[in-house]
Parts: sequence; structure tokens; C-alpha cells
Amino acid sequence: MGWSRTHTVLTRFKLGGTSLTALIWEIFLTVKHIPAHVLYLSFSNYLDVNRLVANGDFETPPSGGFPSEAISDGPTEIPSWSTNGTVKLVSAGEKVSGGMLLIVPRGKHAVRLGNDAEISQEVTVEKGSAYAVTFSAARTCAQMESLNVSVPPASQTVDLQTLYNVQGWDPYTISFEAEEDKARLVFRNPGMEDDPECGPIIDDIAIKKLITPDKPKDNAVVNSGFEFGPWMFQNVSLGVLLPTNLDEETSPLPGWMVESNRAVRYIDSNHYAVPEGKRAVELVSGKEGIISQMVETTPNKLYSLTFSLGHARDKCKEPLAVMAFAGDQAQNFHYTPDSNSTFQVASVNFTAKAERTRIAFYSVYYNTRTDDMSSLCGPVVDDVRVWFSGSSRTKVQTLLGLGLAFSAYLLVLV
Ligand SMILES: [Ca+2]
Repeated sequence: MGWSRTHTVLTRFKLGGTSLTALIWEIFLTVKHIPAHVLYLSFSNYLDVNRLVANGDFETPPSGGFPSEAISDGPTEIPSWSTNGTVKLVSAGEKVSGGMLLIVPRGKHAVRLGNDAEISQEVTVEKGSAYAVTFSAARTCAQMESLNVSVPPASQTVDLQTLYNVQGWDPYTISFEAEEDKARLVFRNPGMEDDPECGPIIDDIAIKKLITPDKPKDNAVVNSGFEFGPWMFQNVSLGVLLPTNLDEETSPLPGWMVESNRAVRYIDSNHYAVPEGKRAVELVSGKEGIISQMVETTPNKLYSLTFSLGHARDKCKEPLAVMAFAGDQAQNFHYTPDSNSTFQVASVNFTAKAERTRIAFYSVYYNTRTDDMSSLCGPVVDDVRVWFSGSSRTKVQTLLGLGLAFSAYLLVLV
């Protein structure tokens, strides 16, 4: 974050803040060299708002007021959004006909999409760049509810059938590559349910430009520590679900693919134990949640795949184990609880057979949390490395050889 932008944020904050916060920021301003991450953390809530698309949280009141407070019964307009079909603004605490309480992920309002209904908005993007869209979704009554998210021509249907946690909603992310400088973001309910009160609820729609990090010299894995990924709300503790990628080219987690029919959870160090950096993945879907990457290799060379295997400290019931694949090698690793650390390092040796080798991970077990016995959880994977193991083995052997020679020399001297 540049200083001028920081200052703008500070000034804006002061305008809306109380005199006490203004005073605190005056003191901050007089202190030079404030680490960027300190300011970033301090303003995380402010930045959250900035990352939402226009009225992405559906808290902007329509001209006639929210339907729960409005007198007229006409169709509701939703500020900043175009709608098609039965789209309703819903409020926290409302009940559907069956008496079921509607779930509003955050704040007081969200939208519900009826049969074949959609909402859309044009967003400004940079042609050729990749973006991740993060949104929260909940199903209402139907078991088979799903949500189609598209940025034409890219389109993806997110299955809302699996409840990943007991709160009844989850943040999800999908990605797209911008073909023009404007993109139309469309959320549609593809379902045709008998009950018109059914249909998915969506909230908190945010967008983030994706950056693919450079591959480090000593590691063939791109985005090896999962630090580059979709937007996460700082004050939401549920992580972000990464559904199946339809397109290998654009992933909300650059470099990685979710190639199975269930999601994996992208987690942050604010709410979970993360082995390295601020982000990692939690394998929450057993064998049905596979994360993979094709890494560049040299045929016939000996490689080592190493990774951190951890516990997210989210009350996940053990045992936790992952199956790790590297080329034709597959090996399972059990997480061993340790009071001093939340993770351990595991490794698989393999000989590359081609110029690209698939590495992949899934959870051996289907785990749930011990407190509610139903929220899905699992082992954490982070800090994935693939490197030549032949060269380092030679080095070790050379060192051992030198050591032996030196010992023999000492013996001769004695
Ligand atoms: Ca990490």
C-alpha cells in the first residue's frame, strides 16, 4: 500500500470516525515507517467494504425502503443490480412458508433467487486479467439447490447441496478471465422447485484481481504456500470454499486445481492454524475434495515432494490424514498431534516420467468437528515443494565422505 493511498484512507476514516479515533490516527500519522501490514490489519474492515461490488451486501435500501418495512407490495428494485424473474430482498429473522427461518449470511439483508431468476451487474475489470468472485450462499428448502454464476462466456454451477458447516451458509469463490474491460456478473437459480418460496440466498459479493506469483528457483510448485488466492472477509471465520474448477486456465487459487466434485476450504491465519504465511487449504471433503497441480519436471530425475500437514485448530476430530500423489507415487500420511506445533513436514520421493508431473492431495477420512459433529473439516496442507532430491543427496554423501576422511585422518594422527 502506497503512502498516498494510505493517507487517503486515513483522511476518509477520520471524516467518518469519532474524535478519539481521529486523535489516535493523528498520533499514527506522526509516526514514520509504520509497517504496511499494521495499517492493512487496522483498516481491514474498511477495505472489506471497498472490495464488495456495488451493493454487494444488499444493505443499500431501495427507494421505497426494504420490503419488510415497505407499505406497497409491488416488485422490489435492488439498487445497483438488474433482476430477471422472482428476486426478493430478504431480511434476517424472516420465515418461509414452512416456518423455516431464512438465513442471512451477514448484515440484515440478502437476496433470494426464485425459479430461473437472476441478478446481474456490470463490473469494471482489466482485459486479460483473472479475477476471483467471492460470495456467500445458503440454500433454503430444497435439497438439490444450486447456483449458476457466470461472467459470459464463462459459467459455473455451484452445488449448494452439501452443507459444509452448521451455520447453514458458506462463502464460495469462482474465477474468470476478463475478455473485455467490462464484465457482466450474473447469479442465476437454475432450479425449478414446486415451492416458490425456495431458492438460494446470496450475499456479500466481492471481487478481487488475481495475481499469479512467479515460480521460485528452487521449487517447481506455483503458489506453493497458497498465499495468492480469492478475497476473504477478515471477520468471517468460515474460510472460503473452492468448488471444482471447470477451466484449468483460471483458478481462484492460481496454480492449483480443484478437480473433484466437492470443495476444499481456503483458510486464513486469523481464524485457523496455518503452517506457513497467512493462507492454506483445509481438505474438508474426504476423497471427493482433491487439489492438484501439474509441475514442470525433467524426465528421469529424482525429485522430492515435501509439504506441511497440519491441524487447523478448528476442533476437527482426529484422525487426520492425507493421501499425497506425485507422479506414479502415492503415500498416505497421518497427522501426529504435537503440543508444540500444529503441523509436521511430510515428503514423497519420485522419479519424473515426463516434463509435467501431477501432484495432488486428498483427505483420507471424512472428518467433522467435535463440537457440532456435522461441520466438515479435515487436514491442512501448506508449503508444498517439489525439488531435485538427487543433488542434495549427493551433497549429503559428500559431506559424510569428508567427515569419514577427517575421522580417519584424526585416527592416523593418534
Ligand atoms: Ca501458506
